[in-house]
Amino acid sequence: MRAAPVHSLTFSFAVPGGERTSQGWVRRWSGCSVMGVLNVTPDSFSDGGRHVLLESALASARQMRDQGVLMLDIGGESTRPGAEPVEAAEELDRVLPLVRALASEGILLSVDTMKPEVAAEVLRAGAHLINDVGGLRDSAMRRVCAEAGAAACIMHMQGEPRTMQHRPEYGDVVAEVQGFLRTQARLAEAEGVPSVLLDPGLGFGKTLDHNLALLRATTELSADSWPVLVAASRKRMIDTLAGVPNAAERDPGSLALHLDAARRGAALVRAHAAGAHVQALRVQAALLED
Ligand code: HH2
Repeated sequence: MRAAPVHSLTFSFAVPGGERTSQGWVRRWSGCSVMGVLNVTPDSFSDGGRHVLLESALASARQMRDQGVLMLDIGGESTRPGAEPVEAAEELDRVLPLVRALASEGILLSVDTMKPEVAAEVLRAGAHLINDVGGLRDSAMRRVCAEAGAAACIMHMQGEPRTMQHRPEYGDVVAEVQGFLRTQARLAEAEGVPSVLLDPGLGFGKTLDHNLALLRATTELSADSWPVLVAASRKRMIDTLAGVPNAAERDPGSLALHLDAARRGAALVRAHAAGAHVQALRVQAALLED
């Protein structure tokens, strides 16, 4: 019997499902789990702003929790290619009510933000993890996570969302992305961030070939001690590969990419169709453990 690998994240404060240890509160899981996407961005490419209303966002959050996701990822600023940034106050207006409402509902809460001032507020309001598509390059972001004792997701991006898809270029995309993620992880840990997740950042300053090379390298990227998050859900690469212009119709392609990433060692996948992913990953896990 081949047991599924066990992954963990450490926090300096109590978290849902966490175990108190001498290092802090440790949340462990085995195999590949799901981070459910909860966007509260009117311009979000993938759900057409369906979650703008707090009530519907809360209902989606509870449904994903009951379906068995490990954590929710709440986002108030779209980072799709070409997206314009929003002010911190506007981003907070979108995400804070959700964080406050969900803080006591027994689910790990990640907030997808690049702004240290937004991160500080949501962590005070009960969020547990900061998902920074800026890869913790901003020292203020590392400081906010360290001071709060929160875990962080470090994502690789070449350029910035407005322009990143113009002409992405790499010598060796896997080596460059892995080098960046390792450097940022060590820096964050040295500055007191209790634990990090690493994400190659599919579509963030990457062509289809770059994305495919990174997906095929999930085993290599997962070989270090940090858990790896793969986030292919509804991304444009699925349109390029299978001709699906409408993002909301890309869940079958998302599942195919994520199941493959799980087989190659990903600890977490970020998914819009969270329930379908939990089901598919559980079935696949049974096949892998023989
Ligand atoms: N992709 C998006 C947003 N956040 N976070 C991580 N760690 N990795 C990703 O690849 C990633 C992310 C973009 O997708 P989505 O949330 O669907 O769209 P939008 O930014 O328009 O809300």
